[in-house]
Amino acid sequence: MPFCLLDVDKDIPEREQHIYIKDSKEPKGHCKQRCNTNTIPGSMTERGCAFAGVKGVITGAIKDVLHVVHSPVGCTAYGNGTTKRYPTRPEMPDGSVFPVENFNLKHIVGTDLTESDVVFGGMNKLKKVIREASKEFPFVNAIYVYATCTTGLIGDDLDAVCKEMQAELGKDVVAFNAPGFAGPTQSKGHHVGNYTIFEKLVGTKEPPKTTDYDINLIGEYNIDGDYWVLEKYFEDMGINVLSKFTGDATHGELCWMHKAKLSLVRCQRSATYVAKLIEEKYGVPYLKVDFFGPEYCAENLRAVGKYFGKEIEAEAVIKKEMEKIQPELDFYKSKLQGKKIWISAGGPKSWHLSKPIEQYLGMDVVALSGLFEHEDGYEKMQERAKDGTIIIDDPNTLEMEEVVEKYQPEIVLGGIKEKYFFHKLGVPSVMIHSYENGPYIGFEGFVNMARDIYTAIYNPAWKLMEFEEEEPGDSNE
Ligand code: CFM
Repeated sequence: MPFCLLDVDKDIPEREQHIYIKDSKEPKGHCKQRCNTNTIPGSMTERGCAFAGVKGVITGAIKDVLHVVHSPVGCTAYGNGTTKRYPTRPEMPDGSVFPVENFNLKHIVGTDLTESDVVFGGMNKLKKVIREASKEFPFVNAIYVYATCTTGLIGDDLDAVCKEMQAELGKDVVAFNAPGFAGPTQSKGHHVGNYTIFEKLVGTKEPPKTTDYDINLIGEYNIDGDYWVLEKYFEDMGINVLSKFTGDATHGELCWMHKAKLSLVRCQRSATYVAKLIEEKYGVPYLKVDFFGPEYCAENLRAVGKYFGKEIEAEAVIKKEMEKIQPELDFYKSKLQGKKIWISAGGPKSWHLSKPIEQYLGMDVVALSGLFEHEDGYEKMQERAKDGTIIIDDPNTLEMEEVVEKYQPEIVLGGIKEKYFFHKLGVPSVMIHSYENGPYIGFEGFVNMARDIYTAIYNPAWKLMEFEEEEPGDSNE
């Protein structure tokens, strides 16, 4: 069987089912890797919680709403998204300008719960905070309110508070009920975020104008400007992005997603739910798309072009963009050919990027991992990996160290939590979640990523690292 028990997991043998070594002799889909389940006690996970999934991923990218986190101060501080980079422009769809640029990156409000709130209930405090916040930021177009573990446990009724506040303030006040413990990972928060937005917002407003070429771009969070790259391609093709879900989006855009002609689902883990719901209720079809790497990007622009009868426009964009990047792409391929790489994202980026990195940079993908991916995502990773690649669900810290020793990656694409851990092992690491010098999507984005990989690997600092061998008996204790 191609499952693998790493040496460090002797005491948690259940981990074997989460770790798979690609073997093409196994029939496709035969080995179902265990995933999307609670982390095994004793396994030091790198995962985020359901609250992080809704606020950190789904709603935090919206430019004109205020977030009120109903929690002790820690969830509010960490919910501020200091490691998440989704910039926004102040321009609004009706031509007006939102008063604060990157408002979503600058402000968060919390209820700062203390012991007496936990004992006697925090709903009155939540009302008070929403009123105060609304006075402080009168220009926001909506207020989103979040349950967290503490308020989920004490049973505060956020929906009731939000209903009352919405009537009092005259603007949308929406409760997101995804306390940290609602599911095994942030993936549960994506789910709650999608359903809440669909049930409470979609269909409640009309767009200022529509065209025959309106799309929803769903699951695109504008990480380091990703959305602006794609927007340019669509503009060149004569396609109008009516609503984003949710990068650089406004609250209003979410409310009129039912008016698009087609939905494109970019991140298929975090946002397919809302596309399906909109299709079922409003008949707007959706396409799953992938814009990472030149080939997937070209293929998917063609698919969108075909849908709207804009094949010629799509070809023109592809030709223009490929010509621009080809020389740089050739250079990075010559420098990165054969280098071993481990792609360790939340999930989808690990299967989006493995093929393009092999095909266009000639790199050797030795390991893939995900924090919260589901079965369909691991199937894609397995399909796209070459024999011998190790594929890990929810890797723990000790496993990561063992994988570095055994598979010798020369670079890891990972997150901020792991970056300096890998550095301490002498392995460069580039942030694939929030990027280093992104955007990383589309044609030019792929070159930006290649440049960051190249500069990380070739940084002369690595040659200065020294490790002292520990002598037997050497100890600081
Ligand atoms: Fe989708 Fe994302 Fe990802 Fe994701 Fe994420 Fe992310 Fe990710 Mo970090 S929405 S699932 S919850 S593509 S933040 S922009 S990089 S783990 S693979």
